[in-house]
Amino acid sequence: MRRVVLCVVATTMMVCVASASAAAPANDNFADAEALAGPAGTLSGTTIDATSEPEEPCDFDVWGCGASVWYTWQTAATTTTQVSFDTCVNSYDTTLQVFTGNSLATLQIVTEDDGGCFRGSRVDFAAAPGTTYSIRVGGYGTSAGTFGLQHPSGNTPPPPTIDTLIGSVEALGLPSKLEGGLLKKLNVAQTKLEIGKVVAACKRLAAFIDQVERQRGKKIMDADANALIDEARAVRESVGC
Ligand SMILES: [Ca+2]
Ligand SMILES: [Ca+2]
Repeated sequence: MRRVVLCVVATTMMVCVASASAAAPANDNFADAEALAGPAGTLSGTTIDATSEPEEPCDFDVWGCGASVWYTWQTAATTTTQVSFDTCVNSYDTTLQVFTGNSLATLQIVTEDDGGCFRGSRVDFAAAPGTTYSIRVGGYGTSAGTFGLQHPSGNTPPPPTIDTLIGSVEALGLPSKLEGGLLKKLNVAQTKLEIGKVVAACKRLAAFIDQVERQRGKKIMDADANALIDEARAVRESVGC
């Protein structure tokens, strides 16, 4: 079986994890699109073992509608600015599409391309501030492979708040007793913050992290626990814990 080696470069070390190719990329589905924030650059992606969703708007009578992965992006500019995305370097035979809209069923095409740079693709469009664009990378026909996606600088989203953390907990559909316990800690933290008691708020946030950690792999799936803890740590940082 072909295996994919994923490497994460940390500040002081490189960690490589081998995973079976049967796993679809994390951004296979529209709902799991990877946000492109921060400086312009080129990232490595793959559509190997990716799928095409039933409602996917592949308006490609000629190009086909095979494996795809998704990204979201907002311009970092404060005025409407012409931008470009491409898969011109280190890419299989890709297609690129840009949409607006919040769900597969309501997507509106902005622009699309197949062979703007030989087998790679290139799109240019006028990006409006505050608009989230969905970027679909797919293959010509049913082809799949790895690609380099060049993207412009993206708007960095604001840091999470206790309110967004509450929304993240509620979205998980946890058992009511566990959800109630977690939300109570966050609500108390919010109240403490509002009256300027930062230390007390930090303690409640730490207790929240502890409770999530205790339920990791039990009533909270590993990935969900990681996401909640990361978000809670970011909240702690932003309030000055
Ligand atoms: Ca897909
Ligand atoms: Ca192409």
